[in-house]
Amino acid sequence: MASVKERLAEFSREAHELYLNQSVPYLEDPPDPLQFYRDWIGPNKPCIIRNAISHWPALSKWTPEYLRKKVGSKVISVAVTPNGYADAVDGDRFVMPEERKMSLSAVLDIIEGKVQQRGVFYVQKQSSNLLEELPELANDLEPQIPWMSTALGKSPDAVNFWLGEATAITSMHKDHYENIYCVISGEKNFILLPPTDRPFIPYGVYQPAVYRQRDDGEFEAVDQTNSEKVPWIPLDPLDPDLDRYPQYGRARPIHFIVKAGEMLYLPSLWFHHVQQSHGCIAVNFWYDMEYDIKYNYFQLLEMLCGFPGST
Ligand SMILES: O=C(O)CCC(=O)C(=O)O
Repeated sequence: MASVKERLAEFSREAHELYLNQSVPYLEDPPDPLQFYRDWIGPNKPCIIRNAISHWPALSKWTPEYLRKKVGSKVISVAVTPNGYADAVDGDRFVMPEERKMSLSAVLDIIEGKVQQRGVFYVQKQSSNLLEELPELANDLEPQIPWMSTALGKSPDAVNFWLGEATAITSMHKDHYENIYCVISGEKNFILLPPTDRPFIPYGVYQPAVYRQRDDGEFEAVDQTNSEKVPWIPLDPLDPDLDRYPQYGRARPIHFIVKAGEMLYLPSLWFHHVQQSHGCIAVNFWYDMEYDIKYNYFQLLEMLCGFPGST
């Protein structure tokens, strides 16, 4: 009889054969809510939507000059790391960024090269930072994506603002959100893997730590000794270590770029790794996923893959 491992490989192969695309298709117009639900959210498939946010003033307005004038003095949370990796495995630890409070103008000074600072800076606080920290910008876009809210029957849980250096990287992970990711300026490089590729994606459990910049300018990772260990993916899809994680050789990552004015539908539970052009600005909308049988099956898959702590 085939082993569980062989069955899981078969499971992934079948998903590719039955319904997954080899690239991310484009829709040329904002969709009808019911059709979007039927074609993309229900089947849990990503797509890029064009011409859906062309009416947002943000697209033409959000230059560094405008942002300085409108919200330059606002103090916001910025993730600072020595190497661009916030929330990522480094050796035997899961290291989170130093969260620094800075004015938006100070962040723009660094991004525009007017001020030199050690470390990599990324505005990426994922707790509705657009509405919480920069509400003055909210009028330059819509508070939600109307057809997505209608399709799901709910409003987004969070509206996040992203602005960072080219060296800032979001390590591979997945979320329990239906994610509508809109690029306002610059471009984002995504690597996506479907949830059914989970059998090929390695996980470990790591001691959490947080970066801190010392007085001499060097960064150190300070262990969070009272926090529980964190399950995370140690593999870098830009340079996968196939000697260590040979099973990843069977995964089928999709690499693509989302350009200014485009919107990615990133379905719940899809693994993603993200990079960007220098100074790229994006806004995304996180809609909580339905904890239905899809989620339920994924939990089973995690267990069968020997998810740390699942036994
Ligand atoms: O833009 C990024 O760097 C990361 C985006 C992301 O991980 C998300 O929206 O879930």
